[in-house]
Amino acid sequence: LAALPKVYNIADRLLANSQLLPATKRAVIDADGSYSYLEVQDLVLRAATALRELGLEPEDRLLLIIGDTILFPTLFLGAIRAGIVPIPLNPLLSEEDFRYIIEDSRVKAIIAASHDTDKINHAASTAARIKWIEYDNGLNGPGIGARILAASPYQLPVATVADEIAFWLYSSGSTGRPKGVRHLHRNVAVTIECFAERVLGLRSTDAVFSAAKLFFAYGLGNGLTFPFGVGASAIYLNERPTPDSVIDLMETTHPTVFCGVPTLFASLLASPRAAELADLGLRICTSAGEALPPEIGRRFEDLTGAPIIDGLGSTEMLHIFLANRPGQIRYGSSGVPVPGYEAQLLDENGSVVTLPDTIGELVVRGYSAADGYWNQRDKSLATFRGHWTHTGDKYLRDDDGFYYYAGRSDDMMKVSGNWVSPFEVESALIAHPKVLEAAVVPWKDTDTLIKPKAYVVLQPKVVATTELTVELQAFVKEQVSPWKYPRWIEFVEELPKTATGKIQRFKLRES
Ligand code: 3SK
Repeated sequence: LAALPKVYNIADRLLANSQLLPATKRAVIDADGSYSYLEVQDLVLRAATALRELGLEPEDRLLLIIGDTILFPTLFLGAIRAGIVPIPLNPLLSEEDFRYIIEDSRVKAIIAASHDTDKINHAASTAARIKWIEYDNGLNGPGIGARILAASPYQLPVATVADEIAFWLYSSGSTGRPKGVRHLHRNVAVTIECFAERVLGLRSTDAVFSAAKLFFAYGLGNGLTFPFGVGASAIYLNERPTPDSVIDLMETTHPTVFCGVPTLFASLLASPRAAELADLGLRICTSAGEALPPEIGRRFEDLTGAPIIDGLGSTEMLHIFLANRPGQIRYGSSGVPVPGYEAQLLDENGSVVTLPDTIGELVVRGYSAADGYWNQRDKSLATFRGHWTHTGDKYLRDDDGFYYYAGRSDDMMKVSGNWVSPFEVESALIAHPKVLEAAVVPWKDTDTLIKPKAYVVLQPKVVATTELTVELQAFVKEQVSPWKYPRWIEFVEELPKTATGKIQRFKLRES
């Protein structure tokens, strides 16, 4: 890994390309226009001044509850440049989640999208430490945009060091309350070098469109730190990514790199406009958030000519640390460790699993690991153990060293003394042509013994019947060991999911 100087500010590193790239090179393309690297640098420096003028000091924390527009890199990098610690959040969180995070993070100030005024004002009403709330009405509107444009772009830089906290992300996780994950300036540089450059081969001629939003670790890398890190263009979609909004934007902006999640790739393929994806000039795609069904990967590549690099990352590791490689893709697998990372599987006693095709808990070692969770000592100790980060994911590794997802550790269940991975049963169900999505959870039978139960979303127009239940159970039994088949199947309209598309099985277990 490239050595970093001690005094280091990741915002300066990401803006270093401004002076080197031609003035015509677009750094950001959003719904209202496009901005060159020099223009973005100017905005970031003004934002740094504006935030200091608003009374924030280095190391103060600032919540950013804004969409994917030019204001995101402006404020995120402006805060970091001024030594202030930004905490981007999903604007769609509930008032209750905002209240919890505002208290937990002890932020001094909030910048939020203007349509969320009531929700944010209520959530912040009991927080004594908040100095101010500003609203985002766009760069050229009143509110934070006007303050940025009025501020000076000249300010003495704050001397931060590579190993101090640059920003936090809140991990929604598949269970429990969100946790504040504290990342260092250094961690961003590691993910750019290891994943963006060495796996994706990202370069300044690329234009990256991430349908995954910037508030989320996956989207933050794809849509901000990676393109800025190599001097590429970043394309932003502020609305919900649907097949129509994604295809429309691709047709007008021509990205070479597209970053999505499996549900979106599946809905793009199912869209009546799927054929339009064939001629868009995509070079490569990435998928994360949950395991990509192999059929989806193959069909998307056949259609577009662009491979999907499926990988596994986490908010704790900042970005992807297991990934397929262009030219060596195995759809259905999360690939192999990204250069700069090491992975191991641990058995129930904490010993390293050496046998191929044997399930263990995945642990990973790499320099982008977070500094820890805020105010959660026990959880930090359990997750960040020396150099190794415990992922809570079950994986197996084949003879060739490729890793295959086997479910979340806390979702595993024991049936008749045997471990059952919900993911294996779900994959068997999803292979049935009438099934769109499935989630499997432990359920007690009349003897209070644990057995698998499935929640199934059917393909459009398929009718749920008792015969279909029997058909699906038989279908699963053909593919997996007999004790694993779902004893009950409940047909539902949709499954509970996190903002990043992970199934929240705990909600189904509690239902
Ligand atoms: O879910 C993932 O695989 C992921 C990837 C990159 C960054 C963050 C996350 C959670």
